[in-house]
Amino acid sequence: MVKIDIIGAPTAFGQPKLGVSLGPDAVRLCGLKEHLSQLGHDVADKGNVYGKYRAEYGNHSERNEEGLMNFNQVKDFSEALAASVEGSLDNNRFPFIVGGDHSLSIGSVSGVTKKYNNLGVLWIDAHGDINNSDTSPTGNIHGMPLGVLLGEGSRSLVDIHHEGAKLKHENIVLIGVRDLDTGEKAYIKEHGIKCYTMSDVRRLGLDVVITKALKHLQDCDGIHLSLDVDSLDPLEIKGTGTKVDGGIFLSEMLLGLNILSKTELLVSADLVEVNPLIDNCNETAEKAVVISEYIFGQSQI
Ligand code: NNH
Ligand code: MN
Ligand code: MN
Ligand code: MN
Repeated sequence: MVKIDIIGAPTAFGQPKLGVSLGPDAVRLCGLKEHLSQLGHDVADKGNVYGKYRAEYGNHSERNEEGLMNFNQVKDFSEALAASVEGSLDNNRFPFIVGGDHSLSIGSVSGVTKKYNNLGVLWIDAHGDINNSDTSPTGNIHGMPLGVLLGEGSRSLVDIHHEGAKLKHENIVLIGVRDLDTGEKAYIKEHGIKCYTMSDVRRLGLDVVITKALKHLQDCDGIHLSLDVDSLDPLEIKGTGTKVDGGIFLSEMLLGLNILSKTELLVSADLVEVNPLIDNCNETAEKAVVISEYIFGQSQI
C-alpha cells in the first residue's frame, strides 16, 4: 500500500500550445483517484497548485533577455510546486504530480531533492529536455528542466527552492529518446549521461532497459520517475503537444512500469504533457490513468 498524494500541476508556461494546463483535470475526470484507490492505496487529491499566474487564461509569451519564454511564470510556478511536493514527503506521502507541461519537473524535483540529496531520475521522453538558454532552439522551458536541475543556465531558475544543482549527471537515465537537439547531443556525450534511445528500446525491450536503468541508479537514496506521454507512439497517443513517430507502445510501457513498480526506491513521479484540447475524446487522459495504475503496481493478472 502506498500513501499517494495526487498533485495537479496545471502549468502551460513552458511551451506555446494552449490546453496542457487542463491535463490534470482531464486525467481526474477519467477516475485517477478511484482507480488508484481500487488497487488498495491510500489516495488523497491535493487539488491543483497555482502560483501568481494562471495558465488557463492563456500564455503570455514574453521572452526574457536570454530568450526564455515566460521565465517569471515558470519560476513562480516551480516555487509553488516544490513547496507542495516537499509537504507531501514531510507527511510520508508519495507525491504524484500530474501535468501540465514538463517545465513542472523543475519544481517537483526541487521539492523532492530537499529530502533526497542523491536522487536518481528516470526520464522517459521522446526528448532530452536538457537544453539551456544557449542550446535551446525554441526558448521553451519545457525543453530545459533537466538542464536547469543539473545547474545549467540562469541562476534564479537553478536556485529554486534550495540553492544549486539538484541532480548529478550520473544519477539520470534518459529512456525513449528520439528527438534530440544538437546541443543536447553534445551535452549528453560530454557528461556521459546514461541514455537509452528508442533504438535501444526496440532492440532490448523496455523491460530490459528499465532493469538496466534501475541497476545504474541502485546507489541512489531515492528514484523519481518523470514520464512524458510524448514518449509513447503517436499512433496511440494523440493528446500531447510534440508528437514524434516511432515511440513506445502502451503495452510495452505497461510491461516496463511493471518492473519499475517493484523497486522500493521509487519515491515520487511526474506524469506530464497530457493536452486534452488536441486529443481525441480524452483518450490520452484515459491511457494516462492506466499508466498511473501500472506505476503503482497494477499487473495484468
Ligand atoms: N527540444 C525541443 C525544445 O527544446 C523540444 C522539447 N519538447 C518537448 N520536450 N516536448 O519533452 O524546445
Ligand atoms: Mn482501473
Ligand atoms: Mn518532456
Ligand atoms: Mn517530450
